[in-house]
Amino acid sequence: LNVEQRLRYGLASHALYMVYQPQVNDAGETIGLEALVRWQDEELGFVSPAEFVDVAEKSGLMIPLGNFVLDTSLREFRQLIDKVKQPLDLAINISVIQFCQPGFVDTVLNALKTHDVSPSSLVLEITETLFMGNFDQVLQTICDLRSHGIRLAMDDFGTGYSSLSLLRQLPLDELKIDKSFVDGIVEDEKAANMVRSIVAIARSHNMSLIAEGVEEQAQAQALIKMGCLRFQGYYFSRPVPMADVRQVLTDTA
Ligand code: G
Ligand code: G
Ligand code: MN
Ligand code: NA
Repeated sequence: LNVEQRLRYGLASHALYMVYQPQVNDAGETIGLEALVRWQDEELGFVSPAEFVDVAEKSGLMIPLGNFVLDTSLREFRQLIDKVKQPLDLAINISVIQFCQPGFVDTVLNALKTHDVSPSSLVLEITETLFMGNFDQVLQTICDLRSHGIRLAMDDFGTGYSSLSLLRQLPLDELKIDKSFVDGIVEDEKAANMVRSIVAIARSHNMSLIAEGVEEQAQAQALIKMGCLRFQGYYFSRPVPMADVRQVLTDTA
């Protein structure tokens, strides 16, 4: 079975959908949601986005897939914020293919306008693979997005190609501490020291911080001690469909 053909069909036949993982502060309140795409194919079954995003990037399907993600998550987010009072951010993962596509900023602004969502609620998650592209173009797009109040987060920080000198030159708003560092934070002194370093980098660059993949209370406690006060992970909630997010909001309120 050809994943690319199935994905093309899936995009046209509504086989893809979004789930949302709460982002929680040190008081246990949900302050944001990360949108994550899912695909349940009739023949292939459940396919991980780690696999099909890669296929999409290599087959010209990343732009339609990215547009589906932007449109669906902003529409569902709009429906949520109509019903709840607390302020929430929406974080959306952006592929380097989307980010470097001419007109990307307008695509995002149009999607925000269509769904009447404020740019100041939106965080775009980019990865270190972006640094392999044209630096001036990447910088221009980041500045353009930020001039509209959209925030930028560096996802999976510490696992990729970024150098501290590149980080220094790019105006980003948030660092996401990768799960691989959180995994060892309680028992592995090296992982703990990595987290301490990342906290120091975020502070010196005036960036906010969030830790990913928090699965245990002890990890959250260790993170708080080190100065990281925002978390995402199974300990707080798995990614859930938007219909279930309100229940999570009440549980964590
Ligand atoms: O949700 P999960 O942990 O299975 O995601 C696996 C990978 O797929 C992660 O690297 C995640 O960032 C990526 N991913 C999930 N949803 C999206 C999406 O909507 N767009 C892009 N570009 N990547 C996504
Ligand atoms: O690359 P990115 O950070 O966007 O991917 C996030 C991925 O991590 C999602 O696929 C999500 O399902 C997964 N995830 C989120 N929290 C946890 C967790 O606590 N444990 C594990 N194993 N995976 C998680
Ligand atoms: Mn992410
Ligand atoms: Na990540």
